[in-house]
Amino acid sequence: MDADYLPFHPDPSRPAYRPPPGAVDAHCHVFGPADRFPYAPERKYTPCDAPAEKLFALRDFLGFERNVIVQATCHGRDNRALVDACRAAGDRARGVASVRADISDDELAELHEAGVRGVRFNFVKRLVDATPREVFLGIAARIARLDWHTVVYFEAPDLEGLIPFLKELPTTVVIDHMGRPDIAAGVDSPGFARFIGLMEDPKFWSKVSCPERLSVQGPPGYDDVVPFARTLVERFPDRVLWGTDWPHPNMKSHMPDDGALVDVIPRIAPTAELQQALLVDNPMRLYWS
Ligand code: 0GY
Repeated sequence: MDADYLPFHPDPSRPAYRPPPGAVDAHCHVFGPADRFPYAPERKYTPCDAPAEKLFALRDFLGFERNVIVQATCHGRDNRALVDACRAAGDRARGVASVRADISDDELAELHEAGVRGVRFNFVKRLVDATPREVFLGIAARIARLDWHTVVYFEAPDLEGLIPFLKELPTTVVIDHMGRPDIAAGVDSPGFARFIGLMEDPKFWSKVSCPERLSVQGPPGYDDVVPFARTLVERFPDRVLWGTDWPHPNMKSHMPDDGALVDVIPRIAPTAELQQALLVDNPMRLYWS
């Protein structure tokens, strides 16, 4: 099956930056392999197979100890590849699933047993057909009882309209990729100020991930994204997470070198204390406590 975008980097460089012991890559995916875990018929893109063993090899190579594996839309609400990867990782992975509104309590319990601790709600129009907000709120009410959290993916122009919904969610809410700010507009833009305003509410967390998706300037340093991530890390040090986003679905302009992405970390979290919070303490509190 042909993928719709570039294959992941075959030979990433070894990063100069070494993460602290116990570091967590808190946003990554597993895809297929399609002959074991077929892609969802309703998917909007076909990915490259990116099986769990490749993810674990990358984890070790980059100097990380754990992964948070996030369900991507190409697998729809079929979480079998995610569950299989979490089980294969032992205690070294947690999962964020996408679930149907009619999922049974037994199915939720099985996901929990495998290591799932959150659900993901996706609002990115190129990735999914719209789901009514009442459906998401119904799912959120159920997973709140398991002490899971919600991960939300949207793009900056949609933030204003989503704020009432986000405030209504009864769980901790983790926002993917800083809410995909408009980097060209600058770190002082009204759009990013709105996102910072949301983050003032302690129920919100942000992934300071995906410079490769957001950057106008591009690799190797993704310099234009650094001030956005650094602002969030310095203002909200206890509510930020970092992830590679391997295997980088839908990257068409270039495929990032995962080692170069790791080398962005000390530029967005310039002290050992900030790095410890970002890479170890925050993800451990959210996913392993
Ligand atoms: C990401 C980003 C993307 C894809 C998905 O669920 C997905 O398919 O999240 C994207 O295309 O921006 O975080 O993997």
